[in-house]
Amino acid sequence: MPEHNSTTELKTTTDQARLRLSSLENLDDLETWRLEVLGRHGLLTNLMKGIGDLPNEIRKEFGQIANQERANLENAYTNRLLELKNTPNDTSGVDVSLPGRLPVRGALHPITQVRRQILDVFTRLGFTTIEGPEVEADSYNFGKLRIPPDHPARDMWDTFWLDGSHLDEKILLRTHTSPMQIRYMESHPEPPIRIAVPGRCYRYEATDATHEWMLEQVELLVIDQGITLANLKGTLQEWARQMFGADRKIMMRHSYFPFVEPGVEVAIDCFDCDGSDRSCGICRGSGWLELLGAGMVHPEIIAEAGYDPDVYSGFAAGMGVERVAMVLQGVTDIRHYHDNRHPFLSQF
Ligand code: FA5
Repeated sequence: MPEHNSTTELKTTTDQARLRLSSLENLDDLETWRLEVLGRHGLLTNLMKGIGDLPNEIRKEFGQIANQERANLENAYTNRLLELKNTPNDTSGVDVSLPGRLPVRGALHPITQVRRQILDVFTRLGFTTIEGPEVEADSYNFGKLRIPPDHPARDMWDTFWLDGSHLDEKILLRTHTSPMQIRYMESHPEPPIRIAVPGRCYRYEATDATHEWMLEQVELLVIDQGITLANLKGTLQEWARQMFGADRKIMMRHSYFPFVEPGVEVAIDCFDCDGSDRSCGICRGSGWLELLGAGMVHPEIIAEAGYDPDVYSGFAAGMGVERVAMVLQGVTDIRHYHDNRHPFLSQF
């Protein structure tokens, strides 16, 4: 049976609609197409409206073809919709040869980097790293280090006291890492001891370019037979050489700490002025920046730990990590390290 005109018209119309569909480039045009072709007042609906006027013998066939064509166009519409949604609307301004945008990467805090550098050197020199509590008992921070309650040395180490009313003794934020000397000796019945103790310390004091209220220290403790001041000096000199290079000047001079005898402090030549600038925030014209306190462990402390002071001797040291970092990184104000500003931190 020859095809009726209406059927031919139907096929031509749907073919054209399919052709237009494939040439559509954006979702707006696709929506317009959907309304024009598949919508309630669209092409297909209009063609179906005339079905009642068709002769009986072709009405059924026309209906079947029309339904089939609608289903095909609906499928084609869904496919085109998915295609357009997955393609950027406008690719004309995109340079696909440009390198991708790098994600922002974090980094270790400059103080963490320097603490690790310090500990790496001491690890190579045979020290074991251990840590201790930041909240300390009065007796460990002071008393057992030969600093009784009325001792003037307490003025050097004012701190933040915590509510310990439920405890037998006062508790505080430790002012130095030296309490770990005592804790370690108490828990180790026999030398040899060779430990490095990193950790945060707190001091209730005014801040300036070289003083913060929160600081990091690395404590050293060595106890063995025959340890002398020469071992202390040699260890610190080798550490300084590995940290700062052979060209930096290191000075060791006498100092006082109740838990060592004799006591020393170690300073490094000022990196910000030649020592003649009285307004220099680093050295105030002295030419030196203090890095650490140290000394030979007091024989009373060795005896208190249960070791025989006639057999064993040792040295201890406590260095400021921020001070070392300032020298290595050329930072002229210690307060930059912990005020958490990204432009400063992102330099490292
Ligand atoms: C002590 O803290 C002693 N415990 C060190 C010690 C250990 C001596 C073992 C003998 C034997 P001092 O208060 O000087 O000492 O501090 C040691 C180092 O910590 C200083 O040389 C300095 O580098 C650093 N430091 C001290 N106070 C501050 C501060 N407010 N801000 C930044 N760094 C500081």
